[in-house]
Amino acid sequence: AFLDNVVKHEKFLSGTCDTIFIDSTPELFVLPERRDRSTKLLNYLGNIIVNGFEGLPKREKPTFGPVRVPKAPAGDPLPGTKQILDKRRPEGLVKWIKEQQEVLLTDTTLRDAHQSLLATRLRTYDMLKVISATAKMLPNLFSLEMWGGATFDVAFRFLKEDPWERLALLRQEMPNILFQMLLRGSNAVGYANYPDNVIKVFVAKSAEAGIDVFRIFDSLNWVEGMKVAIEAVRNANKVAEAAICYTGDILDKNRSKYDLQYYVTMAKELEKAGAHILGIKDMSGVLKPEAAYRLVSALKEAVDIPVHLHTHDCSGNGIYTYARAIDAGVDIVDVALSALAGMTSQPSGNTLYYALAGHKRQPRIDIQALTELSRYWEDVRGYYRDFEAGIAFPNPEVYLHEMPGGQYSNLKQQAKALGLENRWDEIQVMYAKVNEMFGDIVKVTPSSKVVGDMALYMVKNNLTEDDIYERGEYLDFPNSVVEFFRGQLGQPYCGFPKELQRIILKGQKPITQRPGELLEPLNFEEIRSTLKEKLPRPVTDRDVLSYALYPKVFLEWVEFIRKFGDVSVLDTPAFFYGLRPGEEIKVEIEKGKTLIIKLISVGDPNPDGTRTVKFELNGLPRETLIRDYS
Ligand code: 3PY
Ligand code: ZN
Repeated sequence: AFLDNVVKHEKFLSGTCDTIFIDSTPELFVLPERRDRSTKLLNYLGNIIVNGFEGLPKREKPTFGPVRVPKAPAGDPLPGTKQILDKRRPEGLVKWIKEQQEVLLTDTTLRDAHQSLLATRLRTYDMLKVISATAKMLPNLFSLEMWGGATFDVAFRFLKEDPWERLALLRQEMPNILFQMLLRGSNAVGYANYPDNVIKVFVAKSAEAGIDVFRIFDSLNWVEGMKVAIEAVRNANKVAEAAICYTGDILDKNRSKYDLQYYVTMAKELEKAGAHILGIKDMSGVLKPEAAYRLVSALKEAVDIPVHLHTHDCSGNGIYTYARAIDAGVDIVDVALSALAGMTSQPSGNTLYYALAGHKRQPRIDIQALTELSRYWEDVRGYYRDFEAGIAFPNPEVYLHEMPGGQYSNLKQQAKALGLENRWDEIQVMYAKVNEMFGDIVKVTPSSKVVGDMALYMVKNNLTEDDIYERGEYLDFPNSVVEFFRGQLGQPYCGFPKELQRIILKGQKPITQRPGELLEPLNFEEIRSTLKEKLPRPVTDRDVLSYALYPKVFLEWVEFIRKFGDVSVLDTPAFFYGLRPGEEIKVEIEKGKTLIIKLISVGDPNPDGTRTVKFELNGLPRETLIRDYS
């Protein structure tokens, strides 16, 4: 329809249009708009109905019960930590944190919790239904972790929505609480190092879009790899929470590589590098309670900045770990609402509240509000049942393999895809073996992926450690493993195991500098002009960054939107499963404009392999022809 507008435009017809014709002629974008949008949505729904949602086995739409939406108090939300930061800047916020007696809470429900339990699939639609209520019901939260990590990629790739839009929309509805994101240091929200200029601009734009607290980590605990990001956050006047990734076991005298002194030294380096808050990122949930007590005590002693602890509840010991850390004076802990807590996710905030009854540091939070919000997510979680990691019980075996909470289910899926499902126990053992071969490294995105890829590769090809050393030169190692040994993720603590590095690199020379320093700065203007040709609308800075981080995924998303329009307006059951014959849904395509869509019938296959899907749109019949790929 856009092209239609172009070719029918008088300037175009008269041959007088120049290179800025599209930019200077906004009416081209005024399409027979509503019809165009509804046609695209019907096409999307028709496709889902005929072919199912990509990546899910096609199945009948399940029945879902009603959702209990909490009733928020009327009026504006009370001022919170966001106002403290805005008025008193990061330094004032830090001072305020240190004055609090009660432990503060970060709610991870909208980021790590669903990343770890539901393959990061929570949609903005479901967040928006409850975010304003959350702002009013939990004004005492320290922060809401709701962006970064895997959410950026998954939003575009699978949910077909723009993560920047999510951030902006949530920000509008929650003006009082700090928004927090997870930033993978030089890997930003991706899986590889980016040139420094990408990191700087990404941080600046994220800050502008509404992120207040940046939890920055390096997947090898290489402080050098975190400095560009810390600096960028400070320049944006936002809060730099630099994190230590906790690995190994400080209680195990036989494992001395990551001892208490190691963490104390790193904490001091991070404070010196400009961190406002020190994060302890226990991504695998291997920080045992007594270790938490000793670690937090030592760090509180060593640095002057507040300490923020993050864990995963894989072993089932999460609450006990927090309780000990709280005794040792930790300032902030990460929790999720009960309905999305536990197992590979964070410990439940609701549970922690009760665990600390009678304790002088019990969080100042409304437990009734936590309960009601949790009920909402309990009901909504059902929509995502096909993405459940399916981990049904606490598993202390995590202390043996040290797989991050977010990786466990992912790797299991990868194993399944390779037909190795019934060798899962072997893969877990191999994961620990590979870690040992690599010199006992920190395992967190993306270094955890390297270990996972190697473990799968070895199990799939029936290779032992000896095979690698004896026949390595004839083996074709996974790309991520080669890149790791080339130094493309940075330098591991105590260096690479030399012999293995030689075998894997087969003569290639590794680097020892920061990859971001060696990489050519990305030319944003060049990207902008590339995108100008591909986007049917003016290109924004955010588009440029999305493309810089995920070129292919971003362009596929653009193409998807061109074909199906904005599908983020659909409710989640319709988005994943379409409609049943006779079912009617209401779709608010913008404020005050609602479409009523009813599925009438799905026809038998036509000779050309399509099916006719009949709808009623606002009471009038509409048909779409959908290719059946099944
Ligand atoms: C991420 O990088 O996405 C993580 O959650 C790592 O723990
Ligand atoms: Zn985590």
